[in-house]
Amino acid sequence: MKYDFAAIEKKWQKRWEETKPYAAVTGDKRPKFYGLIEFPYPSGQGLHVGHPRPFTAMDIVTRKKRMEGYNVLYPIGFDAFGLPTENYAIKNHIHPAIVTKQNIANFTSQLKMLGYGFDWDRCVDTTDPNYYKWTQWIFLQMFKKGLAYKTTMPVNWCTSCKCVLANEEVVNGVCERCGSEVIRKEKSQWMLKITAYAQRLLDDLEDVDFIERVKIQQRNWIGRSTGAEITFDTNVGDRVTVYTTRADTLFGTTYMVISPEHPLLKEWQPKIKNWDAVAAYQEEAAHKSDFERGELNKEKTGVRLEGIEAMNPVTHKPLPLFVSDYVLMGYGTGIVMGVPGHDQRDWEFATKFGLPIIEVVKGGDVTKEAFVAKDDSAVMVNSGFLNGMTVKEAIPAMKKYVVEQGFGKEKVNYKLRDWVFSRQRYWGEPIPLVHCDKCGWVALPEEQLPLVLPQVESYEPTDDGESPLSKMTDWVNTTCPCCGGPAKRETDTMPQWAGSSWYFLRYMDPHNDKALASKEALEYWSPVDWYNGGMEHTTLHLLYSRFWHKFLYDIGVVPTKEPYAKRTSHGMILGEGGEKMSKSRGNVVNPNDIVAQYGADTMRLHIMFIGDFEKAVTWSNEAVKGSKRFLDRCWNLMDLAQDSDELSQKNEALIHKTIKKVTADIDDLKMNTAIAALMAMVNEFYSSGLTRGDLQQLMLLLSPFAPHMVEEMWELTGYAGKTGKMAMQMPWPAYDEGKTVDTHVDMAIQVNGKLKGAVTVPAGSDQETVMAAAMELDKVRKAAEGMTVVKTILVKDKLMNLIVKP
Ligand code: ANZ
Ligand code: ZN
Repeated sequence: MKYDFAAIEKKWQKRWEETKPYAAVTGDKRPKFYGLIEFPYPSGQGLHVGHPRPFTAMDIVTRKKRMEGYNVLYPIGFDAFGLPTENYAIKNHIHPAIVTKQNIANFTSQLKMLGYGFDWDRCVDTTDPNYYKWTQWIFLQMFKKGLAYKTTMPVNWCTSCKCVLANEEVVNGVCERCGSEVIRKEKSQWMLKITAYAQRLLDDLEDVDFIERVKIQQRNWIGRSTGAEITFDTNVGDRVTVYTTRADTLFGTTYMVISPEHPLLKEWQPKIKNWDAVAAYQEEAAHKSDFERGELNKEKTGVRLEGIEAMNPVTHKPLPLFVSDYVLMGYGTGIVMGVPGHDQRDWEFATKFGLPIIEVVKGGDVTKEAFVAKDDSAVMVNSGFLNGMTVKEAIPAMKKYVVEQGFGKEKVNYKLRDWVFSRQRYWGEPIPLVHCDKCGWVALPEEQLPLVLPQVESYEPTDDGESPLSKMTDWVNTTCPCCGGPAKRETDTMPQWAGSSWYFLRYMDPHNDKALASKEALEYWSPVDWYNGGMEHTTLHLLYSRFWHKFLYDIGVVPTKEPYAKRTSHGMILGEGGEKMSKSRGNVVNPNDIVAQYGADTMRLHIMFIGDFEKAVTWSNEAVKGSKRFLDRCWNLMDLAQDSDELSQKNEALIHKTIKKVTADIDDLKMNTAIAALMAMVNEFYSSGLTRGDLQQLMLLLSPFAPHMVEEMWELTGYAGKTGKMAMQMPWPAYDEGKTVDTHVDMAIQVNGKLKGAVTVPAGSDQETVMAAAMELDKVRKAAEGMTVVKTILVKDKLMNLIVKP
């Protein structure tokens, strides 16, 4: 019988649709396992070959968990708000809600085609008002706790999307989405105070099982540093404060730099003699990204503030003040003390502007470049009371000094910035606030949620950067929930990251209309046991959702501090030729084509076989055939298997070993080596025969990888009838450690280094036993006839070499 994958897959998908073997049961007595993958953005292009990699891996993990007796939750949904849909809608004059529906329908059929064990009854869609009601509700709780605030600030503005971007959405100075120039613009924005959680987001990484590179990236992004704030007097009355991690270098400070956006500049305008030059410089800086501004080895620019001078509090020497864009407004105090001897950017700046460079840490030649000591055992010079101390000693000594003298204090800083939460776009969750001239910003009463996105005429953002909602005066004008007077609705919408910040909670109880999820469901399913997702989300979604979860924990909504117990990450799938898949390169692989040609089971198996899960791999259409061939071979074993349900004696050790290997490999996401072990087992079955009992074990082990084919085989070999169960409902095969060791081994026999044959002997046999077996071989006997054995070399369980002489 031929392996008719198309008919088989159709049959079983229909069966699963009807019998729902993947339904998760809240409150069930079995231990729970919640496996999560990042829900897809339903783009118009449909599923691409990158999606099945994480989806299949977690599908295998959760299928095995089910067989191990767990009550498994493996959900799916759609993260459907966002720009691409909106842009498509604008171009084609279709409402984004309609585009979204079509795209979700397409994705759904593709995901079903791949046979994933999702609990489809729990599917969520972030654009569904029943869903975003709770996104809005969480936002309101944050607003009420003072974690959402509106402020005017310089923001990243994409010149093409006409939209504000979060720092994380600006990559190398350009818009992450469209690649266009990003400039700085002053805008009033809703912000979420993620910085209030910086320390906890850092500390609690200790309690979770995230792969190390995820932890490192999050730590770096949070960027905790400990230093001091030091205050300097100026000749114009105001005092200026800097943040430094190197208080020890205060004696080496020869100038100061203020950020172009610093509000003090405006105050000083009447006192700055060259104001025009300063203003022109400010304008120039507005067109650069933080990334460009912070780069090393880039020509430093700046303007001296004529008429203004500060004073070094320890040397009492005057310090010129400059405005320069290498100092960012968003970090520390927006002012730095220039220490050109020991900071490379300061050195470049001082060299360009002819400022004195003083060595205060011994070890380099500061006339050539800044000396940045590799460890803190370097010694201080030219530094008064610090002389002779190591850097390690001098930092706290100077901190203590500035505190005692009253011009400084210890300070912890974080690189993490508050989260810009407004978007001037249509296709997002409306922000449920109104502004009243009397009462200020007022929350909508909860019973008015969801605040539904109204229909508009056009979705284009306005040229002044306001959301299209701002043109809907009927909707905008409303009454104040607080005083009943006239008020206006907020017209900005939430960023794409909003809906995904809590979706994993909704899966626990997706149809609840009283709460985001019931207490019972939250208690039962929390936390997510295993979350796999892309490295590109480490400092975005993964951090944002940890923040929201901690907030929900604080207000008593969720039972755990952390949302995810474990986090792993997969590598990318590159197109043929090793390049990123893209439409322009024409190397995009569509899973539909692979499935049509070889079947979903081959697609699943292959995507797991092609390489180490955490590394990037190159797709090859040719290589898929190898995976198909393997499934054909598995299928054809049905014709070879002897009519016995027992394990065969000769395959027993191999089967126990393979169970052990596949079990451990799935837990480690080493699906490729698990498949290799199954392939080796199948090869052995072909060379030495098998029983139906042997085949049964193969079917169970293969079931998470190729579920459709296995169910069909399970039925055809009679096990479905015998057990009344599908293979996927059987217990996961157990192995006996004692039986995983080979009882017999094959050893090569050589005479004078030439291979003469092989013998099968008990494992661990001594020389005498192997010799006896070797002498049974004709070739060995002939070669040794009439000769004297002068030496015997035995490599245990592998080889014996007889050195003979006449
Ligand atoms: C003097 C100094 C001497 C510094 C030295 C460094 C080396 P981390 O460790 O990343 O927290 N800095 C402070 N605020 C800044 C801003 N708004 N824009 C650009 N640079 C700023 O970095 C802290 C150091 O970065 C601070 O310590 C300050 O330079 C600079 F040998 O002060 B340092
Ligand atoms: Zn009011």
